[in-house]
Amino acid sequence: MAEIRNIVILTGAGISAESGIDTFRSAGGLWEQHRVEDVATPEGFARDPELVLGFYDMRREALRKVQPNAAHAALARLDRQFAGELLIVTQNVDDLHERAGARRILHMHGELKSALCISCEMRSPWDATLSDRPPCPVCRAPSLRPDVVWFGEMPYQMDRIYSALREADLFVSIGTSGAVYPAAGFVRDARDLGARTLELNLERSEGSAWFHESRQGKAGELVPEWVDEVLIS
Ligand code: BV8
Repeated sequence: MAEIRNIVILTGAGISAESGIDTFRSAGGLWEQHRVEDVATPEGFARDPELVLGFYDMRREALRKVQPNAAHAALARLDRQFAGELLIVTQNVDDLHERAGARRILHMHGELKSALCISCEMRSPWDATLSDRPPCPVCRAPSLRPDVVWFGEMPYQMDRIYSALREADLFVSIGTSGAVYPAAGFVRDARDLGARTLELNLERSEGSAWFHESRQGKAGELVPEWVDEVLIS
């Protein structure tokens, strides 16, 4: 196999499943407990802000009870030891990649541990609740919202993602169902740009057919194995 010098990794809810964080589309998953339209759209927030702020307060609180797993740890090891270019693009709003030690990470759908002020548009690290409408640390206005990308909103840092995809020799997708765009389209973009594409997922996903190789299994087993392969090659 040609020498790998530039890797882009896309992660989804499946990489955090073994840490005890619900995925979205699995049985009993988040989208079974809550209607997407109500809790993850700007319209839902305008209609019932308390419901939405409470939903994200619950998920932020739940972060205190979970730890990174072997898949997060393996990607952090790759980040430390891989001499080439690497970018981990995550759809996850949890902070488990960082808590495992990963540094070359980009949250394309935002972060639970950040608040965005609708008045001054400044972001502030946030570890408390938002449903009690605390003042923005910058402008003091009581207009903070979760710093996450809702359906119908533009994902973050798309330019940086597309320029990384343009340079990538290898695109790896871990723990995602390939149901949400534009993330679900990255495999085709990467492939069209000449990258080799690999999927590591519990089951076949909506995009499996687009990958050169698709391995089924738990991220906690597949990812450490794959990282060993890369670091010895
Ligand atoms: C946008 C943050 C304009 C909030 C999220 C084209 C076609 C059709 C529709 C669209 C389209 N383009 C845009 C749309 C609309 C929409 C969309 O995609 N709708 C879908 C539902 C059809 N997209 C948007 O609105 C996006 N914005 O398009 O703006 C634009 C257009 C072009 C270019 C730029 C901008 C914004 C979407 C972001 C919404 N916010 N999250 C929050 O978290 O609350 S999305 C949220 O859901 C996650 O971030 C993630 O992206 C998605 C969930 O997907 P997964 O992470 O994959 O989780 P899921 O449960 O589905 O699957 C888990 C997988 O893991 C499974 O496959 C399972 O088998 C596997 N697994 C489970 N356990 C394990 C495992 N694998 C390994 N090990 C295990 N142990």
